[in-house]
Amino acid sequence: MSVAYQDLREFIALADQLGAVRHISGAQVFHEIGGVTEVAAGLAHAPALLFDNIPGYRSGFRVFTNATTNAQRAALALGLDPTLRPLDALKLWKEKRTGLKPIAPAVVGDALFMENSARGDDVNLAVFPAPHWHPEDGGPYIGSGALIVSRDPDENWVNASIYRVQVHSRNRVTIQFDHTGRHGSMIAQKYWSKGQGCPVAIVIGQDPALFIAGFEYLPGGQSEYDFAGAIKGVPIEVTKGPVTGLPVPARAEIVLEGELLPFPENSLPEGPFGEFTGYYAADKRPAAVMEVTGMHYRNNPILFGSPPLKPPRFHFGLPFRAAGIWANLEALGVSDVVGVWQHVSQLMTVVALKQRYAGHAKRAGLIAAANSYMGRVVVVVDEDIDPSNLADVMWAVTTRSEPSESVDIIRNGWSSSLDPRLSAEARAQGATANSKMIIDACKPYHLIAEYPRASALSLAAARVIEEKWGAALR
Ligand SMILES: Cc1cc2nc3c(=O)[nH]c(=O)nc-3n(C[C@H](O)[C@H](O)[C@H](O)COP(=O)(O)O)c2cc1C
Ligand SMILES: [Mn+2]
Repeated sequence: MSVAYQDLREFIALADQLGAVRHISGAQVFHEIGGVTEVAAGLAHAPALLFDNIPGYRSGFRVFTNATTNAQRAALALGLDPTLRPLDALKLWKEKRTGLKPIAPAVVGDALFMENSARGDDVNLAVFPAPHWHPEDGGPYIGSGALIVSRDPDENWVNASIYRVQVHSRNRVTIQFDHTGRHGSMIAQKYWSKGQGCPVAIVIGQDPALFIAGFEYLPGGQSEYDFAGAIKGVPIEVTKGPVTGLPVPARAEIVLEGELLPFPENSLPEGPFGEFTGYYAADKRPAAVMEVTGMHYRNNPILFGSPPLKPPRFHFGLPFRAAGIWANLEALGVSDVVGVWQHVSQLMTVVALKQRYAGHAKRAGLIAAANSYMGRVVVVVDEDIDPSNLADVMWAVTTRSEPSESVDIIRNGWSSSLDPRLSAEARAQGATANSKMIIDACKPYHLIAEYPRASALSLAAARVIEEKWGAALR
């Protein structure tokens, strides 16, 4: 199966055909584009937004946000049927993802991003409408969903993942590499430790499959280009960036090339920046500086933006990391998992399963807790509960769990310095772990047979009714 779009523009056109894109004229880069994006992302259908006629910028220099913020467009980006119910779409993605075979990118001759190109003193980032997304952001961010491309100098593989990029001047930006365990940062360190700058290409306005790949936790050595090619069923077309020689998607909207100067010898104060927790995680802090020596863009470029916003608003309307946890549970032999979902922008994970033995639910809960980045709440529910429906999940918590018996607390779990609950001292010491509550909201295994029967329709029966009578209700 291959995906029905070749690049961001074609994805926008497909979403537009579904009636999912709002065209906005005249919004300002200073807090207005960000504000409209946040309000729209909070609506039930979380529409995608294409901003044009941005005051102070050339007409046609556009900003696109909320690309994949609902389940329909997240499915569309994966090449799945956008009419699927969200949990069915995530299940299909979990299955597809498990069987994916990497497809290496194909080198092509022509790069659309070379329609406009400037080098050296002619580089001027001020032509792009980079938004100030949140009220207290430290500056404009040209990269909020941008792909950072670099090459491992020892092993030669190419990494391409998402990091935020702040604009500081005509030709200088910072890249936020705070998580030292991630590939982007690890590769840069290899150059810096030899006193060299790290060649980098920043891709703004990439194929949505690359946006999804750039967010995945892939093992070192596996290129996100290959993963995105596998999502699409065809290779990502790349050309050599004329400045760095790095492979760059030929159909990208905007490409910045240059060197990320050795850090911490070179730095600029970066941030603050609103985070996906709904808070600012830190004040201004030193970040690595990139000197942009090449700037290329398509005619009428589209600046792709994906600012982190207060939960439940999230970059992806399908919780992709829940698909990873689901696959992990299966890989470890936990049977009868019927669904995994994440709420509150990944901060709460729910596993639904059909219990086969005492301890089954706890086994799943422990694995999910171990794999829940920053999450504080893990809930395990029975198979009749839709894990994607928070009201259903809370019904299970309030009618099947007994707080004095059903809650376990795991200490020192996987979190990060973005956690708003950390003290300044703990953060400074790198003590960023958090505790995680596992709520077993399943019927106690030994009481299943005698548990009061639910009076509501089963999920299957509700579906039959929806199929027959849904139109009359809408
Ligand atoms: C929209 C968006 C913005 C992100 N911004 C950052 C960031 O600024 N810094 C960071 O460390 N991770 C950020 N991430 C998370 C990384 O992209 C993610 O952890 C990725 O797996 C890292 O890949 P890598 O290990 O190949 O570099 C962001 C993710 C998304 C979807
Ligand atoms: Mn990677």
